[in-house]
Amino acid sequence: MATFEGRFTDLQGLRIAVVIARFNDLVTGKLLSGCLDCLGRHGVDTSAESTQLDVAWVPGSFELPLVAQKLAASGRYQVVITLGAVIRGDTPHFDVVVAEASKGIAAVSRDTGVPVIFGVLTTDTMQQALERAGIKSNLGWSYGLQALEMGSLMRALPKVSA
Ligand code: INI
Repeated sequence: MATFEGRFTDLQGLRIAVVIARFNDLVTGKLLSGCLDCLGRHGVDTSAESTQLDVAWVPGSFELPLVAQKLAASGRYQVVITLGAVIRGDTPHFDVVVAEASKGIAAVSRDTGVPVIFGVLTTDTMQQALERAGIKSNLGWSYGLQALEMGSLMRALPKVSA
């Protein structure tokens, strides 16, 4: 019997891409800080010169899947993290953006075989979003942890034979 697990140490060689939405950047910037803090504390090089980590900014969460797809398909990264914050307003726009972002991100993962972490907060208010982005806890930290687990797990799984 084989047991496959992700790991949180000895992560040399693991390459990670983060795609982050500028919309609600008060929130997404905090998610990014938490995420980078987690990655750095687990030994990932998060410096400006890093060859282990790249960050791509997009206008809003609606655009996350397209750029995640391009980065995942590049073959350069073992895991992609998406960060966004969709906050409910008075119109159905929220539902459209959330649906496209969530379905799109799931599709990228399935289509490319590269895990894509769904780091998109969906909340009713800015207060709720900020509480999850640093005021109480910072879910960016959890997304970083989940990326390490999934990225290292994918490397540990058997290769598809021809
Ligand atoms: N994008 C977000 O990331 N969060 C939001 O709350 C949001 N709202 O509410 O409109 C939002 N809209 C922008 C959207 O993601 C696209 O960038 C835009 O429609 C251009 O395609």
